[in-house]
Amino acid sequence: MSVTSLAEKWVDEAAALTRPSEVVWCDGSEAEYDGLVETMLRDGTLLTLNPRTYPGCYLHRSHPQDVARTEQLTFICSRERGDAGPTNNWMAPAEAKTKAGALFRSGMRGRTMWAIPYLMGPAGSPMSRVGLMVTDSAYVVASMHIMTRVGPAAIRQMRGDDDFVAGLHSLGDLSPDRRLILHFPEEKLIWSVGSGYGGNALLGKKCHALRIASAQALREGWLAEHMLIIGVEDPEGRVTYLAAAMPSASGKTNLAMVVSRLPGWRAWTLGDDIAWMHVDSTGQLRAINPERGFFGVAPNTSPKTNPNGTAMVRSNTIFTNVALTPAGEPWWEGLTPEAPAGVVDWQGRPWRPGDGPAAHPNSRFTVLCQQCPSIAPNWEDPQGVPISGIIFGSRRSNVIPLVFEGFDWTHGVFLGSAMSTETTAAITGKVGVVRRDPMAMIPFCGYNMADYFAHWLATGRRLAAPPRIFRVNWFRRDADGRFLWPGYGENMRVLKWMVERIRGTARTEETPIGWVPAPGALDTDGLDLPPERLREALRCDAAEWLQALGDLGEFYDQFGARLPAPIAEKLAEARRHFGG
Ligand code: GTP
Ligand code: SPV
Ligand code: MN
Repeated sequence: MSVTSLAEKWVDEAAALTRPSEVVWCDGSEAEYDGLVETMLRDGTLLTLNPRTYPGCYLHRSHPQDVARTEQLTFICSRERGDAGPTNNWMAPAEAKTKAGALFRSGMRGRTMWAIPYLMGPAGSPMSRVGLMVTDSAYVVASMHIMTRVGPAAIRQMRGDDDFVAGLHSLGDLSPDRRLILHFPEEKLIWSVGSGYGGNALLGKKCHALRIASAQALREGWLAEHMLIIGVEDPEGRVTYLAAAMPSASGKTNLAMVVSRLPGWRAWTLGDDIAWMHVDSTGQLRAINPERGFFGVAPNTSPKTNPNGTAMVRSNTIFTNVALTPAGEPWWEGLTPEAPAGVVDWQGRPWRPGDGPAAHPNSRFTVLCQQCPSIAPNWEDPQGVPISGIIFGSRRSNVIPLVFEGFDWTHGVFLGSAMSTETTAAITGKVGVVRRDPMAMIPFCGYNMADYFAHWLATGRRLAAPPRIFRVNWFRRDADGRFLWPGYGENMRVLKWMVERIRGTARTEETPIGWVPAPGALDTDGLDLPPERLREALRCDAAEWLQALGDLGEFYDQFGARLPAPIAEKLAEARRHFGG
């Protein structure tokens, strides 16, 4: 394995700054993974789970103050503040490097620094991209092994000496007071210090594949999105590919692996978190999954809600911040109706029902995609899959109907840009607060969001037949706080309606917000759902909608003249419809 002189030089500079006791280049081999695990078992970073029932599985407990992405400590460090835009934290590049430089300086003394060349995307795909990160965390290295393609596959894919995104990562002292997650889109550079968890630390994921990649995608004419990719197979065996954006902890992994009870209908998983999409030479939108594994939410994953997800984590999985049973098995809320006796919580403390959650609400599993029973046979196709429909989904207890469809690409982009959602445990801060989250990208767009809307509109103009755009909300509740729609496996019924829309056979009703399934058009065969509950789930309330459009106008206002005119026009049109 040989890397370019620029890559070597960058790693040397990182070592000169952080002063590790040794530098180890990773090759991505199984032996390397096993060695990392052995080291972590010795120093307590990992605990072995029951080798009979969970072979090859380990538990990691992160620092109690380092359990989710920290958006307030995440910055886009473009030269111009306006290029980060009003929805991103911004810091001038020089100031960012001075601040973080002080935290990195000699910070790896006595530690090993691993240099990890990694590939995002299938080997040999023109859509794939190379990264090179250094880290002083063995847990991060092992996680990168699962989440990306580490080693020769990455180096082979480099198209030039400087064809890589560089990522400098150090655990620092894990204190949020000395934590910074910095992105320099103009330099293809990431600096992350002070966290060892998830998207803060596995730099291939949100930092590279979304924040840096979205900025590259703007320049190069493609899309880097917070989306799952799924193939929906009908009873005749035809597969329709859909991509769905949903905010963090709002249903991507579950939908990506959905198991349907509709005879003859099944879903194939291609990705559960990130999609890179480009327009091919025929004007068709195509998507690849840049990742190689799943870093999925554990709570509520059960044989009932997500049978594929439950099956795939029975071997070769790293669990982080879940509870532990006396049998040495992982446990989390929702896995079984009752907690087994004698559970210790995610911090290793004895736990009894009533103590609060035993597993951290943002506890997760890390596992290879190939372990998922529903993984699509073509999930690593270098050409990607053709996308016929795009779904924007969010978590809203009220206002937003179960499903409707935009009138056309521009209207669909407007619907995506108008998304709002209730916050979840995937980010530190309050849970359940409604915030704007256009296209589920508010934490991940590496540049000005107004330019991002414009880029979506421009992409539509390059498409021969733009995919249909749908809006969904599995999370609407009734007056008693119960979900109106059963969700999970039953979401396949909504996917079926979408596939029929794409084919031109599904019946709809035109409403001011878009096309809604006509009465009876949504397949409810065998579903125990009173018709009035379905009507309530699909209902659009004019007064609520008018209020929401007012709030949306305030959100758009911060972009000033940079907001694309077609988006402002769609808002004005919608307001007129509701008499606003
Ligand atoms: P990230 O990995 O953070 O990007 O999350 P995600 O979008 O992949 O979310 P995931 O599928 O892991 O779901 C998050 C939470 O929402 C879990 O607790 C799920 O059980 C719950 N959830 C997912 N789908 C549904 C659904 O259809 N209905 C309801 N009520 N809950 C759901
Ligand atoms: C998310 O928060 O959207 C995740 C988890 O997928 S993390 O990788 O930590 O960002
Ligand atoms: Mn995510």
